[in-house]
Amino acid sequence: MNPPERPRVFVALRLQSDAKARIEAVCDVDYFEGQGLPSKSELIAGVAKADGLLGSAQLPVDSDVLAAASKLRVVSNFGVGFDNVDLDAATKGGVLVCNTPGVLTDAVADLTLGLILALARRLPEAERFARDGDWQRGARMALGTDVRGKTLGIIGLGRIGVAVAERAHAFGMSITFHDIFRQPPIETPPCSYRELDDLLAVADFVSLHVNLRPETRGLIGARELTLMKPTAYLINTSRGQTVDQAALVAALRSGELAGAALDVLEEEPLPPDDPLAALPNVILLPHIGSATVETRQAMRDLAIDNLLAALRGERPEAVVNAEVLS
Ligand code: 8YV
Repeated sequence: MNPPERPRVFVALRLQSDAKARIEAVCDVDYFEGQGLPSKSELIAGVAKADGLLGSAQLPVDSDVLAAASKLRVVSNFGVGFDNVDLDAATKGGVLVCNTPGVLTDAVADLTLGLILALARRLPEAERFARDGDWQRGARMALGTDVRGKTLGIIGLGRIGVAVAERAHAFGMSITFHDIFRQPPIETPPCSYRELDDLLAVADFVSLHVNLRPETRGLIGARELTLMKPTAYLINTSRGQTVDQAALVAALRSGELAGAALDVLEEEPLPPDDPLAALPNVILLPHIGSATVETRQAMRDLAIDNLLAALRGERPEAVVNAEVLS
């Protein structure tokens, strides 16, 4: 069947005018005009007649949404993650799912190193003393720790994991990793493979860089946190659901773990009464891993390239379920 002349697209995120113009040049476009993400019913209404959907990687596209979108041919995610989409339902329905890998690797890796350094040098605490005019207490606050000579355990050595390893190597850290897809030691930068439990036992910093899948949901739970050194830190810039947050709170309270830095949470935004917000040994960020001007622009361009290629009936540059094409 020939693709329609002017496909219809539902755009569920804010776009600058040049990006809108690119899509409008070849498609009829409906924009979600509300605040934040569309609700499920708003999304269902938006995609009902759409051939393509452009939305954030936090927008749930479940089987109900897909079932309501009988003409839909592509879900183009603004983000590398695609756990927001029911991939099986999309594939069964012949809907391509696209993402934006690669273009945000450096931004997320930079943030991860920033968090490792911020934890090691107690930056949020020191900043508060300086800002509050408590200079003398700041000068006497507990000392930080060097990262040189410390062990970084990377869970998930994909693009972002490798970019974190490169940076950590430059800071003099030794790197060990766990990955279900690759095991041979990596030479540049040097990274040795370990089973998950061994990694947790030796690492001074543990950083998560896995996709959210059934196997990685709750990957770090109470048992795993017990295996970590009491002086160790956990960094998560992947997906909040990879960590059992209640178990993490308990471990941070009891001193089983020295601290954590979380850019992602089980529930985003963090509920106002969440105990995490009251813990002094936690750095919390509002999911800003990819939030730089250059990276967000590259993500946007790639997400639109993917969308338009799929609507032309071509293979998009980054497609998650390529089996739909065959
Ligand atoms: C978000 C992300 O996409 O790429 C991902 O998977 O989680 C982030 O980059 C970003 O917050 C835009 O929605």
